[in-house]
Amino acid sequence: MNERDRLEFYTSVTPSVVQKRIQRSGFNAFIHYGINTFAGKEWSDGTLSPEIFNPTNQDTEQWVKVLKFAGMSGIIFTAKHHDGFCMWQTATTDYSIKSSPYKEGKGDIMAELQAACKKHGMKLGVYLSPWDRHSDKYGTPEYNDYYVAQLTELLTGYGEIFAVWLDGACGAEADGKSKQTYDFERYYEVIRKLQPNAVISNCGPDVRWVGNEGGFAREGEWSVVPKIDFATQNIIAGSQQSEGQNMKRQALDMTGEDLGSREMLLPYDEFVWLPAEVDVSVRPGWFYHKSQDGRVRSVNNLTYIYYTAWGGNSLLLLNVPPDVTGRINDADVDKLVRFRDRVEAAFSKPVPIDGATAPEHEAGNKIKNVTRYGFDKKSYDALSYYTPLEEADSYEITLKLAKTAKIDKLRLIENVAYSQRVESFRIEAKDKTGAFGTVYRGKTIGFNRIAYFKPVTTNEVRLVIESSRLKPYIEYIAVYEHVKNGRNPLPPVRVALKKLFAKK
Ligand code: FUL
Repeated sequence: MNERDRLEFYTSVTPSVVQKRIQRSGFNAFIHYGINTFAGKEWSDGTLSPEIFNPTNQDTEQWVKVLKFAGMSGIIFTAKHHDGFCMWQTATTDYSIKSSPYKEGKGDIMAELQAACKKHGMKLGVYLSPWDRHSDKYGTPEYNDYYVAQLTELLTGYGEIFAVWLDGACGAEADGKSKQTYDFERYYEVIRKLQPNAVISNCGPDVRWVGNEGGFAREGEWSVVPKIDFATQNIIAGSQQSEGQNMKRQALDMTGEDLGSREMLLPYDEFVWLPAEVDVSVRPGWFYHKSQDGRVRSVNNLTYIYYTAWGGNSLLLLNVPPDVTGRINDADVDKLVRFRDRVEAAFSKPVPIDGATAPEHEAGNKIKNVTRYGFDKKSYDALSYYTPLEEADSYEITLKLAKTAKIDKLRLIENVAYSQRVESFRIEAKDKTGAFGTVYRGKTIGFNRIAYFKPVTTNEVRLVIESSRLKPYIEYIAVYEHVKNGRNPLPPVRVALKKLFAKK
């Protein structure tokens, strides 16, 4: 295949309906809550007594209110973690909430959460750990039946489920048990049949793990990647292997800085659309530990993760673990509320665009289609976009602002119905003398890019697409004023970001 044929091939790879939907919302919550919470553990081995599960003030509605306020649109809940303890009324095992003192064994956190989500307009998803340290079926073919029975209960008894998160972590051999061969294909089939709108994440065909649990996104993230076994064994090998393992260290074991550039794709001949998801906890642990109340991520760090992950062509799944009372702890609530305030402020002043010039457009797909929006997602129409009539080496789009403003970021979106195309771009701003200077250099755009930079005062901004796979399809461009209490986040100081995705 020549270069042009290859580019046509890459750009023929586009998201499914389910993928488009999750890319549009992009920011969801992870809830790790279960028997571990009450033992102060990250992992337990399936022998903890159900007696210890006894929240004193269980309040799933508080979870939903806090997470919704923080800007998330769905919640993925650990219905069962590696310990095998089930948080719903299951017929598959007694190692569950029904053997606990909570509501005298009549409680069902899935049901309570579903009711709260319904009331507040949040989506509900499930995490059902494939690795199960309690079940004596584990390691035998019967375990797959057991797992499917649990999935079936969760996917039929609790209304609409928007996501099923399949964790790759597995330390069975260290437990002295034989390794389970998971029948992932069967799991996927059951999920598709029972909840056709659910996205299957992590060890699944719809969403790919970014490769670390430290909150780090790639600078250039591609959703079109070679069709290799991202979904299962790689993840299992790269996942947490022991309870005490430092999550940040794992980032160094990542599967590579570049998963989708032209050079990277060249040796392959099959490709899939598989967006990355950054899953990260608001605390050092995935589960609540009182000793970590003082170690909730800073507002700056949460904002940084939001800008670089959600705003970096990745999905963001932020874990917020409820405490032993059954509520999200004040320490986390405080940070989340302040984080949201900061983000809202940051995007509160879109600068009206008074006119734009761009290479001649394809019929109907003019630049005006994409320059009339603010942050308000409701007001933007994904069906209209801009694309130039002709292919060129580079493309310049100049935006005339309605006023001179101090700006510090743009939000850009490609129309991914035409795949992901932009490979590198820069943003320039006009200064007082009329000269344009570069304020930002970026690689990919994809389904979401927050391009942020040091504030500049200007009345004209230029987006230069320096390299694209065939011609670009742009869906959204917005320019934002610098707002003092919504200032851009600083990168974490102690981490050399480049090294995190270094090739092995
Ligand atoms: C890992 C698990 O081992 C952790 O406990 C946590 O659930 C995280 C999201 O995935 O693989």
